Amino acid sequence: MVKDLAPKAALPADFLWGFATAAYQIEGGATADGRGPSIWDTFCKIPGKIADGSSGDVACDSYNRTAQDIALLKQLGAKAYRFSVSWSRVIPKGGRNDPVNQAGLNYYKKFVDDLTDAGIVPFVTLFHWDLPDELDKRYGGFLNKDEFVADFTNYAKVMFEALPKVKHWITFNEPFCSAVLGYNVGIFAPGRSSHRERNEAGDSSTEPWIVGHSILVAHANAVKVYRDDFKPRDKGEIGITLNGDWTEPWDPESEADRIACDRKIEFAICWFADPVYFGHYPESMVKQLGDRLPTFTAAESELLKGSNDFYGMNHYCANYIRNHDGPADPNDTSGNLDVLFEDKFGNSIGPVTQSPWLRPHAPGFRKLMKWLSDRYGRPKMYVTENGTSIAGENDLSMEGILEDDFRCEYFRSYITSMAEAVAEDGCDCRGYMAWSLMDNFEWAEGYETRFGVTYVDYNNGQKRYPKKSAWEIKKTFDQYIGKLEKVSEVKGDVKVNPQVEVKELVEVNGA
Ligand code: PNW
Repeated sequence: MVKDLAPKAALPADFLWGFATAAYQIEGGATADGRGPSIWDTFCKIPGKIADGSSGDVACDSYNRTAQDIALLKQLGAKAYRFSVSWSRVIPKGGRNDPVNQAGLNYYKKFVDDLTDAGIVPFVTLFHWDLPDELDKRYGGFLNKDEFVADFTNYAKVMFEALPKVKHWITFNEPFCSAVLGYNVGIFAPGRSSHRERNEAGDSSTEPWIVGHSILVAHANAVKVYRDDFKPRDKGEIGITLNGDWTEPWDPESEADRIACDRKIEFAICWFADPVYFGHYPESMVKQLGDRLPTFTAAESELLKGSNDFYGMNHYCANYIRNHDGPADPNDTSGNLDVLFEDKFGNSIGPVTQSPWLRPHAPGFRKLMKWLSDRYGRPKMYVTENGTSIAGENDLSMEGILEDDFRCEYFRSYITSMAEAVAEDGCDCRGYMAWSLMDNFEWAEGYETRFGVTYVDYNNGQKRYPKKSAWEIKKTFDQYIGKLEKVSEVKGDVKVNPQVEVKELVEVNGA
């Protein structure tokens, strides 16, 4: 019998892998040592906003358990750790003329020292959704571009100055979510939209685009400061992290659905990535949104173009896409199309999880990585998030939670898909961080949805217990890393895929 060989999946020997978290989701210590509130502290206090009425006040108590977290990372074999800085811990009121909180800054300095002493490479996100509340109150946060850009750039500078050991900086995490979930749907802080049954104020048709624009300009300015003043000293790199899912046509025979698939990715990802690589928004967005989409000044466009040293890719799932005929709804943010879980024939894109938006579909990871690699000229990439929740996981006993076979299968298939993109398609992916190191505060879903490879027992002192999937990740990487010759930097025409040499054919579906 002929064995069913998977496509070649392999990764270079120096591939970095580990886990990701975010400050508000794990730290707790909400008022410790002078931390000021963020928009999420304020949002969580509004009844009905968080599924279980919870907040990040205590979360995983990582503020007081850094040694435990580092020991856990070591135990799981992680080479890298992505975490974010709570802006309002470092500058409680957030602004460029507001005082820096030395105790908050020291916390991150010590954490980076301890991590690097343990041999773990830090990836630091400056902004993972927790805007200092004062800046939202003072001038509307992202809605005031000039103020926001100046304050973010100052904050970034404070962090670059304080943490010279950090060699991998991420400016913003998933600006799409800040803009769309915060200002169009209104289910994330600060909770603005046109839906008056849900939000008191906001305009879903205009504000998301203004928010996205401010974030892009802030990213470009922070990158300039890093490159001008810190990169020569620290020799690090800086980029933005964007979320985006793969798309398949609802009707594979329909040209309109196939075009809509690309348009969906343009609205979700290229909204941010095109300005960062090309200095302008995608044509499809300009066409649909008209003058609701802000324009870049010539100087902003210049600053943005080429402002990524690497592409930070957050990726979770895929959808079927059905084109809409006729004009788009003014509140539409997807590109005038339906985002579906089933195709024309009733085939499901993937199994149900605990997250209403997430259906795993591993082949999409490879396809999207290739799609992005082609569009942006084979950029260096890091996967900065990838993971899944499990339907009903929180209702299981601890023993049941620890046997997370569904998550094991997710990681095995997704990591394999990525390793195929690298070995077969020549994508230049250098690292991968699973979401998440441990169960944590899952935003509007509270603690009911668990994304961790480590179970956190919130009722018994936030104790951590690795789930089966934590070991599955290591096993999977051990299988692929070192099987690929180091992909050398491509000079000249970067669009040409390099000839990567696979040392050994890896059988995945064997037996
Ligand atoms: C990401 N969606 O969020 C975030 O970066 C993490 O903080 C979060 O915990 C993780 O993914 C899991 O949700 C997303 O609705 C939240 O499409 C929602 C969506 C996508 C990403």
